[in-house]
Amino acid sequence: KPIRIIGVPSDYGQGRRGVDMGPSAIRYAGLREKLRDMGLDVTDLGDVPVPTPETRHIDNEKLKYLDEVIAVCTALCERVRDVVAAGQIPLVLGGDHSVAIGSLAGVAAAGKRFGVIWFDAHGDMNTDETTPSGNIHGMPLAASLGLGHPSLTELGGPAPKVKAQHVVLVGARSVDADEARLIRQSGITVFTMAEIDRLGMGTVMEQAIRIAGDGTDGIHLSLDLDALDPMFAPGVGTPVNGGVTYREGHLAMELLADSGRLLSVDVVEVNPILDHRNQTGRMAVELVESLLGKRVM
Ligand code: DIR
Ligand code: MN
Ligand code: MN
Ligand code: MN
Repeated sequence: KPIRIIGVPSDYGQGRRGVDMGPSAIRYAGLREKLRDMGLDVTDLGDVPVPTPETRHIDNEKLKYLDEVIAVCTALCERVRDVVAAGQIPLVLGGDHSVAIGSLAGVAAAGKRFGVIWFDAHGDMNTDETTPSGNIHGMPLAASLGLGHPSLTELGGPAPKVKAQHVVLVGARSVDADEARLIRQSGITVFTMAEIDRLGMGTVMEQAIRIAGDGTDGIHLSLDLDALDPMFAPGVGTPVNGGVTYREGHLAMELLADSGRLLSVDVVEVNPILDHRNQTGRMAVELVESLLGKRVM
């Protein structure tokens, strides 16, 4: 399927500047050229418009920059919807992870019944009632499942965008106490780092692909670069030790490619200000290459 790149230079979902430069960092690492070298049909559709944070202020400490997040996600939702409806794969470049509220809403608006594999060190399952930070990037998975503030859960269409039985969280190792309770109640499947260690990434991804893929039109991958160990992806806002290794990351992407079930992708939380010579941007591009079918031979 043809690939359509959509940049979302927004950092409204979290506390630090820098992830707004994520799309540039990933493009600078050669994303489009490398995918074209693989023989793929790739077009960059440019960026969704995002207002400058210095011109804005926080209204609600439990939902910081809510209006701005809604505006950005609504614009992204429409672009993703059109790309998916055209039978193409949207490759969304964040930005912080709040943008996934828009991309999942867009896939749903295109009429797809889809599963989600959420690669993340965190749960992203907070609501405005459980959040310790007020940062919306800690809430997008909850919002997509219909949990939290209606302006997020009903963005671009009715809630929920995805059913818990088709959602898998992979790589978790930093979850807030109330968030953990919500995750357990929700009924999603979680493979923490402990499960990856015990079962191996191969088995974890086989199961994840089955859960997200069986009985759906396809799988949305939401890839937070902080799922990777900071050794391989230091340029993220909230690094957590003990993450997915370089090889586990590539294996996971290769297995997803082999499944043939990929519908749409987010690549988020790359922060070039905190990075070492764009190591994390380059890691993101490498993982996307594996995800879209690059092989040694
Ligand atoms: C924390 C950190 N759970 C929060 N979250 C994320 O603020 O809700 N960091 N997603 O990347
Ligand atoms: Mn305001
Ligand atoms: Mn995340
Ligand atoms: Mn994260």
